[in-house]
Amino acid sequence: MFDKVLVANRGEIAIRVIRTLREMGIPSVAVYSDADRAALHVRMADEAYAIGPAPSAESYLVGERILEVCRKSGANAIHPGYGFLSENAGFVRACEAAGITFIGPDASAMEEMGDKTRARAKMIAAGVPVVPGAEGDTPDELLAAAGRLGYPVMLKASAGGGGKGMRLVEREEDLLGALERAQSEARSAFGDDNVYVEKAIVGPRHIEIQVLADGHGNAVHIFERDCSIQRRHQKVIEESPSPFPAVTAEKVAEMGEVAVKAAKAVDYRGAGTVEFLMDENGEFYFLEMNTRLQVEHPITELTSGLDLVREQVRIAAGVELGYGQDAIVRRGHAIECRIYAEDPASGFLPSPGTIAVLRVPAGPGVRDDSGAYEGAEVSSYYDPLVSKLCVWAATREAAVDRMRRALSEYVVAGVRTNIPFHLAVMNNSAFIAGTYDTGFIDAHKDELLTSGTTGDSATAIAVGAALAQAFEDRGQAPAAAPRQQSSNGTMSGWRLGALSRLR
Ligand code: MV4
Repeated sequence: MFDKVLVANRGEIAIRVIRTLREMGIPSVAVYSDADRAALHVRMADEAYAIGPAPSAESYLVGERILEVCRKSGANAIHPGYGFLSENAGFVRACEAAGITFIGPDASAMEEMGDKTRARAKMIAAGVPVVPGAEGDTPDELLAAAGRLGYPVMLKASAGGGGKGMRLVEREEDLLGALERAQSEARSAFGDDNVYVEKAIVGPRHIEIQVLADGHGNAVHIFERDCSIQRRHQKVIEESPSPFPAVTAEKVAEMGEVAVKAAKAVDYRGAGTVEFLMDENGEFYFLEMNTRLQVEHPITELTSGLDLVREQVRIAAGVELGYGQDAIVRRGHAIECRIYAEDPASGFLPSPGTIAVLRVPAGPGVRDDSGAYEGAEVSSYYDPLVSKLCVWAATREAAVDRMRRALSEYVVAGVRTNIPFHLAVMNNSAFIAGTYDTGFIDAHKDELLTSGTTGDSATAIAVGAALAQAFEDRGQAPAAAPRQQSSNGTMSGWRLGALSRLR
């Protein structure tokens, strides 16, 4: 299929890709910055090459360096993961020019979907529902367009995306002022102050459809993921299927057909995700298409049994899908919690540092995609993602119980994490009922963002155990630990395990 594949990424996603390459018998090449010299993906790949200093702009984002490693290593394909160069059309063209296969779509499809206004126009032409909206060259034209749409409206920067440069306008008298601010923000953020207006979808849900297209005319969808729990446009918890009553099997089939139509409209090849906004009536509107493997892809893998990285590699090698939509079935319910080294007490600021103690959850239906290990550095140069904790169970209720159990097992000491926040969500009645929308975190921030020290006792025990081990290793007996009885008098497995080591 390929002689070798260079994985142009780091952290958990690099390891994720290396694992599938190994299963496929394809040698893997890792690249690393100076800050990642001791990173796990470097050790897990078949070979590894330094590509520059810690700052991404001097390493992971330097296409020529990565192509240079292809030449040195003999890699004839590149998997970009997500982020970094994964949606950089210029890099795709550089790969093509170098005779290297980019595991992803053509540069043209990437560009068509990368520009929000081009994508909107393309989708309208393809009959894909988009949010009612209008462009306007002058403030007066936008004012008239907003009047026709009806308030509230949303102002969006054409060069924006991911919520940047977006403004909700509730009343006509606020529009011109908001427009000025949106344009200046867009000018400074993107160097392009083109702003358009859309009808605002109130209390939207973010429902996205996974698509696979093989470039031979075959395209299927792999059902939906619900990514409505976001903080500042950053997804935090995702689940599949969506718990919303409006997302019925018929609705999913309809959205799936639309997503496949959207992919075919740009001759898409590879794994892609079509994002939709859904209103409270279950009407859905195209938001954008992501032309890369998403962070949250594991919950689709857990419920469908597919390995999406394997499908990407096969498609990039020119192999046909080999199955149709009827072959895609799913079972059960999956949830993903993104475990970040962030400090909930300080507004979730990154909490870089060394992971001193790490106990990752496991057991039935638990998957922890991670690049972390005891002693690993969580660097301030990169996204502080420690891992993606995923669970699968036969029903949503069981999946929530399982996630609660897995989170309570998870111990990370040395850096602060958002584990207590995730535990608070899993105990929140609106989340448990599945009646949340994209405003969930804001609506429950008092309860969620000051969530207590739920994980701390487990952390304390694990740190105690680690210290005991250290004493043992040095042949010293530590002082006996204070006996801790849980509420019902029995000793939890964790406590027993830890205390037994303290003796
Ligand atoms: C919207 C919207 C309401 N109405 N567009 C676009 C980028 C995405 N990350 C957020 N976007 C939104 N676009 C219209 N016409 C509300 C949002 C939105 C949102 C959407 C999905 C998930 C979370 C969100 C958080 C804030 C705003």
